[in-house]
Amino acid sequence: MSRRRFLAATGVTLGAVALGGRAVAAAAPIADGDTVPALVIGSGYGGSVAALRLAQAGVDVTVVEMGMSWTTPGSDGNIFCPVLKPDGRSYWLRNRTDQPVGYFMGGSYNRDIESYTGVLDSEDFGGIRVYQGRGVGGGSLVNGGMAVTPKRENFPAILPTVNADEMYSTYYPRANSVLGVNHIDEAWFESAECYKFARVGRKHAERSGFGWTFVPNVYDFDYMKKEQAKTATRSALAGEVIYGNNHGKRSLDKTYLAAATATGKVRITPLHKVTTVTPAEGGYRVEMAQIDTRGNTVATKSVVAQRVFFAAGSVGTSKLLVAMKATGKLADLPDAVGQNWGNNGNVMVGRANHMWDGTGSLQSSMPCLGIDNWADTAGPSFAEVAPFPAGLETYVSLYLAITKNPNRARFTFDSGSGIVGLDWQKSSNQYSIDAAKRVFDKINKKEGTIYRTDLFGVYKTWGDDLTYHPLGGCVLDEATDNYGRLHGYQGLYVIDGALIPGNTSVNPFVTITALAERNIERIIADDL
Ligand code: FAE
Repeated sequence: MSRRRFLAATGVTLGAVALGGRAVAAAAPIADGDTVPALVIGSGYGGSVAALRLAQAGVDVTVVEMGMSWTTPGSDGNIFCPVLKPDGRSYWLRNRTDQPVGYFMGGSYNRDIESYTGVLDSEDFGGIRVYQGRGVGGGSLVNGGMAVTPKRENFPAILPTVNADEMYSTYYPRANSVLGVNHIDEAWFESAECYKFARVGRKHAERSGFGWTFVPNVYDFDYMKKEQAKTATRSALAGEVIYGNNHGKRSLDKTYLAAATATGKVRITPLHKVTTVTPAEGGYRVEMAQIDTRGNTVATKSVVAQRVFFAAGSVGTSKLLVAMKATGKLADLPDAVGQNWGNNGNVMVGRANHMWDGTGSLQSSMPCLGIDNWADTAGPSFAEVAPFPAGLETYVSLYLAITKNPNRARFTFDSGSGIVGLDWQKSSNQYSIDAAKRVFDKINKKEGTIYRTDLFGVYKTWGDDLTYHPLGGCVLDEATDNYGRLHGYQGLYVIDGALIPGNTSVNPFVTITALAERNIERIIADDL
């Protein structure tokens, strides 16, 4: 049986583990004047779920993605560029890298690069830099793969209008299965050289009385074992992550999107950026710019879609809808569009360990452990023990904390420039710093250590001006109904992280995927 028929027959119930292939962009891209039954804007988690499930329901799906299809190796033989020697493939249309942890020992280690439609975007809104994946697979191409289902007791605060029993019995398991989530071999962890940094992080947490937990991942831990044993080409152990993994990671192009394209009913058109959506005879007119790898528009296309699924990510979806409302193209959208955006309480920090607490020169770029202080009502946080894969011993313990930061922002349209901004203030993240200090001040005191002040700037302790986890902007049951149908426009749906009001208590992609699974099931049952 061919792989395509195998996948179609199983309906991917076997989950991603069984999948070896990659989703590729369809040979025939979308053409000007096309009429399509379903158009999905963006190919991240929400878009991938929509594409697969609609196709399985018999609908022909067109996915439009502004980033590239990451299938062709560069001159070095690899698809993605090395982390320590980034080139144009690293960033979305920038002349210089903008590393999240961009400084070390008193200087910036950002470097000039050729401007190219690279895989990681750092979008600067003044008060915050929002990191996002660009390409077929969206954020799954660049993220740390941490696949965390929130604790059941925290769910009502995350999505108050969603039935938690259904999510935990049906949609979280479904999402985890297709995403190919796997767990680390705990015995192996105890001795693996590449997780020394995590064991040190755990030891310090334990010594200060904090709880911790292993964190599942979509990176194939069996592959990683082979990397450690030097029997497989290194990817996580070569520091690859934010500019893409050449091996080992079950990104969406290998799971949901591979299954979607295998149905024969999904075509994915990369390097096309949707610019407008307006009502039209037979549905909605969707206009888009076809771009080249320098970002220049080489063609514009206009198609009519019966249904449009906004899956451009929290920022991409919110920007499009806010602009459509402000310019009168979708004037009846509710005022809730563009509101209630949060950064999942992200803040980063590093600690300087003593010489006897080295974190190792070989570090897996895939985090596998988190410090759980969410029960601390005075400042809840869940801090991933993050790698700092510099290729040499740095004695740095690095953390990405997710806090319960209650501050929210909104997207605003500037009619002069036509640009959509985000009014998040840097001071809005003081809450996250204070919550993180409740953990790391205590650990520093216990260990007799200090914060690093050289990682996020010169004499700057906190990485408080960036987020990897944009959430909200078109919130469920506010801007949409309780299943993502946009108020005011039949046939328009939001199906990505824009639906989630600002916080998931843990890393967000499993929740985004599970919510998309829940919503698309209802939409297929009731609307098609
Ligand atoms: P997303 O995956 O961002 O997909 C949106 C897609 O739409 C992108 O491919 C865009 O290029 C495309 N797009 C945008 N605008 C347009 C347009 N106008 N026309 C056509 N296409 C468009 O959205 N989360 C975790 O749970 N665990 C982690 O370990 C983790 N680590 C992360 C590390 C990094 C460096 C980053 C950046 C993120 C990380 N995240 C992690 C966050 C996670 O990747 C993110 O929440 C999801 O990718 C969001 O999924 P969406 O479907 O909302």
